Amino acid sequence: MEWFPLADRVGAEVRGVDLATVAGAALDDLKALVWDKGVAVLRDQTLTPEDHIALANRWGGIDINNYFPLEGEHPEIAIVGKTPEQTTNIGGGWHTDHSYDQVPAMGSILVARTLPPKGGDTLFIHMGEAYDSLDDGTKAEIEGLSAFHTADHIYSPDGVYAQTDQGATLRGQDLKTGAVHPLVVRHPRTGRRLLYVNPSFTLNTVGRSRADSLPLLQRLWAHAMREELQGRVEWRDGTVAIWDNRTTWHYAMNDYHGHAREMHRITLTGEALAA
Ligand SMILES: O=C(O)CCC(=O)C(=O)O
Ligand SMILES: [Fe+2]
Repeated sequence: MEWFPLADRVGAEVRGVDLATVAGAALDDLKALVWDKGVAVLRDQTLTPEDHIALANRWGGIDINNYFPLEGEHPEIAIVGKTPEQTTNIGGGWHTDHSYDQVPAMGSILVARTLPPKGGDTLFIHMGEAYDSLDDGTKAEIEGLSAFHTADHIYSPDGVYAQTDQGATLRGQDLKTGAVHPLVVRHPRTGRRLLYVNPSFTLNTVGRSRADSLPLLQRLWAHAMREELQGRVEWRDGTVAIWDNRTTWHYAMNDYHGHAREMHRITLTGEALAA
């Protein structure tokens, strides 16, 4: 396996790995790279849906997403799609997937199936770099704090997506979610400290109302969103991205109206997070 930086502070472009067969020590190297750099981009892959599922099982297991439409014959695969007629996309705001779960998913393996002629990139931020670059005063201020995460305001019948043209295809609108995680978690595998709050699913710090929490949360989010921490995945046919939800945030650009984009996502099982 060879790899090159995707951007200065996040991500890796990987060469010399065939995801349809990677296993053993080569798979361990790839996992370690994803945990460390946050996202690995692999080109010219030829994963069938069965290969995609087998890879996720070799990686460590699958969490079925409760909200996205599932691929008909393969319920392990969620469809992240936008038709030429739709105006809203999935994931078009900075977030980390599944932070509203008690045991949040480790990450995802996203396979490009239909791409627009241009646009539709996915942006990533490294949350270890975001934490490290906080000033000492802010690090002291957030030490020991926890935050509440939920997806209910996003997916419920009166939530964000229900008001849009993605609403009709989403599932799970009656589910109730909620989890408390430290603001700063230690990566379960690398031990690195990571800022673990995100603008989509984090509502408040524990012990404070939403209104009282927002000044601090918005300061942390604005800090993390700085362009120098970002990397960009430009999709091509055959591109697969594997990301770590603890190490990164991501953002799906919605700049290809009038064109279809369809991705196959398998969500990888994670572990409980601690400070
Ligand atoms: O479509 C993408 O590039 C990513 C969408 C997203 O947020 C996700 O699949 O978790
Ligand atoms: Fe996402």
